[in-house]
Amino acid sequence: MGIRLHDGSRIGVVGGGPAGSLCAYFLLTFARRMDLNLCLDIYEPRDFTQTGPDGCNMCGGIVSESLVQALAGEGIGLPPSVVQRGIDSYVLCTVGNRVRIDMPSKEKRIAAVHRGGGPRDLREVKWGGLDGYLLTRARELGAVVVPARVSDVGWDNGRPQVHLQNTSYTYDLLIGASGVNSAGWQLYEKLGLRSRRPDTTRAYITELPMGEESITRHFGSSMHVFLLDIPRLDFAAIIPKGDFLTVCLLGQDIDRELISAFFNSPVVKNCFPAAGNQVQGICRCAPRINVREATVPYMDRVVLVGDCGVTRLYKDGIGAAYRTAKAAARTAVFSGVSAHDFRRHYWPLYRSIAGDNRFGRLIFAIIHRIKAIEPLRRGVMRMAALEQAGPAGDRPMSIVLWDLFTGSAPYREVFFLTLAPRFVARFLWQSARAAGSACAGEERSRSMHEGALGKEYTDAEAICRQGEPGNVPPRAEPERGTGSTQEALSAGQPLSGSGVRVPGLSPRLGGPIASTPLTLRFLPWKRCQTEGGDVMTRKTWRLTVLAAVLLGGVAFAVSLLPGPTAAQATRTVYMAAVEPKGGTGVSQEAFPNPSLLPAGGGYVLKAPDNTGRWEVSTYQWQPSFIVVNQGEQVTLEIIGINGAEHVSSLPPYVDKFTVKRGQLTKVTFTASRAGIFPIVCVSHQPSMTGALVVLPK
Ligand SMILES: Cc1cc2nc3c(=O)[nH]c(=O)nc-3n(C[C@H](O)[C@H](O)[C@H](O)COP(=O)(O)OP(=O)(O)OC[C@H]3O[C@@H](n4cnc5c(N)ncnc54)[C@H](O)[C@@H]3O)c2cc1C
Ligand SMILES: [Cu+2]
Repeated sequence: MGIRLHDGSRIGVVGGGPAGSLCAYFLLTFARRMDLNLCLDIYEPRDFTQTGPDGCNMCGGIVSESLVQALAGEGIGLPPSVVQRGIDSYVLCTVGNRVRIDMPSKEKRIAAVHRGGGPRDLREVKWGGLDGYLLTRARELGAVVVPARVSDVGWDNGRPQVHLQNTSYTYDLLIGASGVNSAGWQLYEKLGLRSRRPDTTRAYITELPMGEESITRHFGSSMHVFLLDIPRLDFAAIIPKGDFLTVCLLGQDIDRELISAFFNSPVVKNCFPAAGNQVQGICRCAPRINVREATVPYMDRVVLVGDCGVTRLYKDGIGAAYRTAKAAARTAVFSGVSAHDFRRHYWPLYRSIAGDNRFGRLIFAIIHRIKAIEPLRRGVMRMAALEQAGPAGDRPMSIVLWDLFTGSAPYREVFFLTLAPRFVARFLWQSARAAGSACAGEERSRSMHEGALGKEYTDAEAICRQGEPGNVPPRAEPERGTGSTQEALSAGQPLSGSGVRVPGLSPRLGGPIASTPLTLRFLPWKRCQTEGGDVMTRKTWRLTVLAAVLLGGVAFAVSLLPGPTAAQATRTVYMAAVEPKGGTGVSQEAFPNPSLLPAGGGYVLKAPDNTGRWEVSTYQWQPSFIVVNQGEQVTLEIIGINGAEHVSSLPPYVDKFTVKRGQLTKVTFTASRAGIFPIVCVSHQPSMTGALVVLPK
């Protein structure tokens, strides 16, 4: 028989990190929809306003693209008081070479935050932490935060019980959200949960006090990611924040030796100004990270969410906390709190995250091989650099790297992307060229303000967000130092008329995209060697050829397998390219001034003919807003009705497609990335711009 929550049910949440706070938030939100009154306690011993480790849940502090979007959709927009920097690009650094990879849609959708009150000995507190903010949101909905660590539990007539000093509290449902950095797991074992604990490994984080101005100058809004051949190091990143740089090392049991190998690498040293090489981390920690899920995350009236159950391998752990928290809350409120309910409604999501991590492990193993083989490593850099320098759209390596480093797409998808024969062929070609010639280095100048989340708008993107100010004339961007865009927006200043506001990306930037000059720097092969690159040996050549053959073989084998699309939901949307028209005579209405309409071919004003009749028309997509779910395979079937031809694109999904009058054009892609993407006819701008809305999973 099912066990249901009812009016007055009591819920205890062990841990007020992202998983605990978000689970509380969703439980209370869903309960309201069902007219249920729940009493919910969150046990959290940390005070997230404290600086240093006492107030911090130790992490790199990157809130992924998909999570920023998803939270916004839930009504949890991240405020400027929490977001220290909007990240718009990655700089991939390796021996003798750097390449900057811009966000495909030119948006700053990734937020860099601190989890607690900031690093140890912080003199001036300018930002609040993410965890404190999320906990406040749960509190606003009625959660009671108990500032205590749960150290003992038991059962009371079939209901879980929390023991605190001399008192015990009985609950109808206990949420385990204690992460992997405490002894929390023994509580669930004591309750009788039979499961393998999550496997963990030690990571490393340090905060370097560089000062906002210096960080902006040397790191900008780019997260720096390192492809270094250091054994046991899976992932290394330097994340620019407000006044600090967060250095984050992930891998197998990061120890002193590995940390010093990283900081002494010339590649890392080159990222800093000469004086910056001496900057000492003022706050260091070695938290544990979940690398393999707990096998069973539920029993009757108990469910585990976030890190103490499953997380995404090395990436977007907070995003996984969000997804598990929401799925568990949905199950509890709408289905029930028995083991059977959780198996039916929570387990599929849990298993899909765990299953995806298997692809993640495979990808990191491949990256280890690539890092160790010089020509392949340079092939990656070369292919990405050339893509970034070339026309937008066709950038498979950039997309793979972006999705991998940002956690924007599942590992499984990234894996299959890399096995596309076209990708493998290009990669091998660039590796072969890199092996025999110079290595490419690349740097791009920046075009956006460093500290804001948001997007640079092209003209004609629509304005849409419930409750927000509508169209107004364009506004100049505030100058740095005279007030940020966030301040301007939060002070109620309206947005540019030519911009879009997308849920959750507040605050955003208005105005057209600044033209971005590109400087491509090709470093001579000799220099690559003197900067620490290995000289090609016969052994390296052999390894390269072997790896190439292996990759080619795997690609071929996988191309014979049914792809990831086999179990995918599909959606077909029927569209048309149309040109609504209106006209009248000059005797009724004077002919308007054509120069008042923007150029670009989207608006057509026909001068009065010899009868005095004039006409106006505009080219449009119909429908112009398409809504799909993330992960769906989408087909747009577009019939051309008006206009001979529409040369169009849907970045980053489709580089180019053409719609011709009387013909049906089918455009198929997998909506792997959540967000709002423009459907642009380049011949009829600005009006023939639609929007593809991909709802986050
Ligand atoms: C080095 C490193 C870098 C990372 N970088 C990123 C990143 O950049 N982006 C990202 O998305 N993820 C990152 N992660 C992963 C991310 O930190 C976790 O996935 C995320 O914090 C999980 O949230 P959680 O709420 O499950 O656990 P936690 O954040 O660990 O929160 C658990 C909470 O439970 C409390 N608690 C524990 N035991 C008890 C108890 N007995 N009683 C009461 N309370 C208790 C703790 O005080 C804590 O507040 C990183 C992790 C590491 C180790
Ligand atoms: Cu057109």
